[in-house]
Amino acid sequence: MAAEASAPFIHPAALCESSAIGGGTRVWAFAHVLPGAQIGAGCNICDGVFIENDVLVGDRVTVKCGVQLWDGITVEDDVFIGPNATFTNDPFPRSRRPPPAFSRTVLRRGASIGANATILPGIEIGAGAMVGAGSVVTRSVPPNAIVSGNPAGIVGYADQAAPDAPEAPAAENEAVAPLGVGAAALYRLRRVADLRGDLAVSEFEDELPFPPVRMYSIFNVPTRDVRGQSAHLRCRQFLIAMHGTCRLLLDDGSHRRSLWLDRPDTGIYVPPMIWTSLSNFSADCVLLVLNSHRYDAADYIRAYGTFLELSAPPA
Ligand code: T46
Repeated sequence: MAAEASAPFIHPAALCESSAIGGGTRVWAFAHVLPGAQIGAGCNICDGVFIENDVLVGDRVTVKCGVQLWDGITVEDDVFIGPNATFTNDPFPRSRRPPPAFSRTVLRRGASIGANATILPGIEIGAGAMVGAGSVVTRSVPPNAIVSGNPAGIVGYADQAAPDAPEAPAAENEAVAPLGVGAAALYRLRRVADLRGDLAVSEFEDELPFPPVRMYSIFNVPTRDVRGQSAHLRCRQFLIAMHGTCRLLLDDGSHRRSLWLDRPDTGIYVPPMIWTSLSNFSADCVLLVLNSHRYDAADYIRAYGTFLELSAPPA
């Protein structure tokens, strides 16, 4: 970009003590940047921002008025920080007694922090996540999650549906419906209802996308906890909420979709290389997961950045 190739603009009323400011970055009036801070190209550092020494800011970052970035904060490319958002770096602050080391806070690529939100120390805000205005964030936020409230909880995901993805997960009469995220699909199990109640059935060999060799269940999950947050290299999975509800995020690196699991007669097929995240568990939720492979810790991708790299189409 031409603007980024140019010199930074430092407003005459700014106090910019750092020389590590990228091309095209604008530092506006009454901003104070300490000598150790590093700021990338094409950023907008608005009036009245304070940036300490041990701070790394990537490219194309917007920091609105009245924000302080303290020692220990890393802001990756394309992050937006709304006006008066507050960061902290000491979990137990006492006057004139700094901690031995400040907690690290990382805002991953493309995240947005709403106006006046408060981010507690040592937290990672995942890539593409969105923090609602005025939220108090007490735990790390998964990639692409939308959180709000005090304490902030997941209220949705920044979905990015495939253009040809069906609007609703599936029509009631469809046995298998694609979800528009890789080869992930929704399966309606065969249901047999009579006066004694309902029965849902699936023949492993004929009606499931793979013959399972392992099962596990997840239950007693505190509502605010998030599970999964991983993708598999080989293992295929089939998820059924046998009781209660939870929210599943599916992400193939290009398209995302979140849906509620809330029926014991419906399963979600998750092929390899689909990032999954499970949140918003009801207290009574029992999630059953069938697997195509035995447990293997080496089969997991647990860092979203690595997942995006591995799932990117070859250049
Ligand atoms: C997934 C989501 C939906 C085992 O020893 N055997 C197993 O089969 C499993 C699944 C886990 N473990 C051990 C490994 C860990 O020490 O149980 C512990 C908790 O596992 P994890 O942190 O992976 O749990 P979740 O809920 O984050 O993820 C699990 C599955 O591992 C994962 O494949 O997609 O549920």
